[in-house]
Amino acid sequence: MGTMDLEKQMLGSGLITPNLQPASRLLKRRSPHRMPRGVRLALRRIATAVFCFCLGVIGWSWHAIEVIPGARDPEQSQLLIAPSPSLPRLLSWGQNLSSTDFTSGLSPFPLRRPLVASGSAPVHPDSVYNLHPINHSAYVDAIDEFVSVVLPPRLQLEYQTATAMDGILGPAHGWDAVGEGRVIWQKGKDEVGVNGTDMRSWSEGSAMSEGWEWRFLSDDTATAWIKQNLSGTRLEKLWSNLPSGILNADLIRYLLLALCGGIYSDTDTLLLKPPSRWGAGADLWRGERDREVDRVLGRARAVVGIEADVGDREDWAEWWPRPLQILQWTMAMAPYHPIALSAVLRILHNTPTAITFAQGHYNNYTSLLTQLSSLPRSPPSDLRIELEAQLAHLGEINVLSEPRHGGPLGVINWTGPSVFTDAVLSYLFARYGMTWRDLRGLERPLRVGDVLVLPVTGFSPGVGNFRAGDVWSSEAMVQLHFKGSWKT
Ligand SMILES: *[C@@H]1O[C@H](CO)[C@@H](O)[C@H](O)[C@H]1NC(C)=O
Ligand SMILES: *[C@@H]1O[C@H](CO)[C@@H](O)[C@H](O)[C@H]1NC(C)=O
Ligand SMILES: *[C@@H]1O[C@H](CO)[C@@H](O)[C@H](O)[C@H]1NC(C)=O
Ligand SMILES: *[C@@H]1O[C@H](CO)[C@@H](O)[C@H](O)[C@H]1NC(C)=O
Ligand SMILES: *[C@@H]1O[C@H](CO)[C@@H](O)[C@H](O)[C@H]1NC(C)=O
Ligand SMILES: CC(=O)N[C@H]1CO[C@H](CO)[C@@H](O)[C@@H]1O
Repeated sequence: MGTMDLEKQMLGSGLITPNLQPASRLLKRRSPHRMPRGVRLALRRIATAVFCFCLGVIGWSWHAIEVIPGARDPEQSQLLIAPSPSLPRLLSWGQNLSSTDFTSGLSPFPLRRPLVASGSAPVHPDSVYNLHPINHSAYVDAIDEFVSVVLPPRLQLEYQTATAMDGILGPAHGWDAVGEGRVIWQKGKDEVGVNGTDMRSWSEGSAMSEGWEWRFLSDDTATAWIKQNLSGTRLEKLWSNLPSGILNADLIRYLLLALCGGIYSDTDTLLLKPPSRWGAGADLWRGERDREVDRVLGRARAVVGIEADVGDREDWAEWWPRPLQILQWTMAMAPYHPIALSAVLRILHNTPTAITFAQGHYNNYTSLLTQLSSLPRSPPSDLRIELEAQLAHLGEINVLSEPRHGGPLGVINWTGPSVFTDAVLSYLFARYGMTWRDLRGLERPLRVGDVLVLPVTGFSPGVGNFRAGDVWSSEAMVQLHFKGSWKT
């Protein structure tokens, strides 16, 4: 069934009016006890405020829910949440996709065990990381397979060259290799803000005097970049079919680092110290303090920062997806680093979960609509009221909802920090045998093989949590302003 048919059914069932207004309008007109306009406006403002707050928290910007006082049942002036006109678009997402569009030819990727078996059991911190594949040879095989199945031939060649160089020279070509790789990437919806303080700290700041080049991508130029570099691949298909710009914003940062390398940073971050200072004087994992790391190991090929380090908090799972979490608003990598490739591979494997959910959800929703369309509209029967309530409930859930609200994955698990954290930690484990526990309580930069890990203060100073230092700390490199531009 197409979106058009769905709209017709919604019309038939009286849930929307012909000009696609939400059910609310129709139902409100019928309600005998309309509240005074002032009260309605006030309620609407409160609802909007609460909703905007929730938007900020979960980063939803695409999906409007209207709260209508006393809409359905005149006797009890209860709140009814009605689907907004934008719902059909999200509801029918995934109807023309198949799971194999994204995973065919790739070895299965075991999903993480379910987090919580029974309601009140505490989440075991080790169980939340998906570290597959856990030995180095299997890890390299999975990345090689990803490259040969997913990337176009020209990029496969670049990958092989980059890998061979790494094998021969060790990590000689660092994340900050002089030359083509020295690019700072930023991605915004459009050019608004490019002359603001935050972005100018990157485009005009100390990085420029160190020979970095600044490149900004808007929605349009990002799509052009995908078309030029990944035309005809499943990654182009993924790019043009993701149901929210938030997911695209996550995907493009991993792709830019995977194929081009350099620094990626969100547009609401402030560069505090030039890149040459990042990780300076790092400790060596399992080595003596203050050894000359670069002389021993060569330049690092990846720089990542810790976002959350929950210590002994038992309720961490309510707040952070991982007890030790790696942030993805700022990171740096040499081209074709396995961490960035693994993040993209993980998104390909997560997407079928969303597709399967979306198709089931769509079937459930439309079969309710079909039942409703066969029931008389007035007077509303008990059955009709019951089915409308079920429909309203289903209308609140979509493919982007978090599991605890009835959705499949949530943005954070689909493309966000969970994915990047797992990509980093699986690499550190497979290649160096390091686990998340080894990174707890980090206060200075640490070199783990070719990866430089910055303490919370590095990319997240002044957050007032996890013993993060202030923005003027010598270890503070980049500051995030939490403006939410990552949503675009
Ligand atoms: C699938 O449907 C979406 C709208 O839901 C549309 O944007 C996209 O182009 C369609 N893809 C194909 C391959 O038809
Ligand atoms: C590595 O792991 C794979 C499965 O992920 C397994 O088949 C293989 O035997 C392991 N290799 C070693 C050397 O342990
Ligand atoms: C930013 O500044 C440059 C140079 O002053 C100007 O050409 C450009 O139009 C400005 N862009 C925006 C979006 O304000
Ligand atoms: C659809 O309805 C069935 C039966 O109630 C339920 O088991 C399933 O989880 C629903 N699917 C989705 C995606 O909501
Ligand atoms: C991530 O997925 C797990 C397991 O399904 C779920 O419990 C958790 O709530 C999800 N996190 C978010 C932030 O969506
Ligand atoms: C890695 C790669 O090939 N990048 C190319 C992607 O497309 C842009 C043009 O949009 C080229 O400039 C890049 O070299």
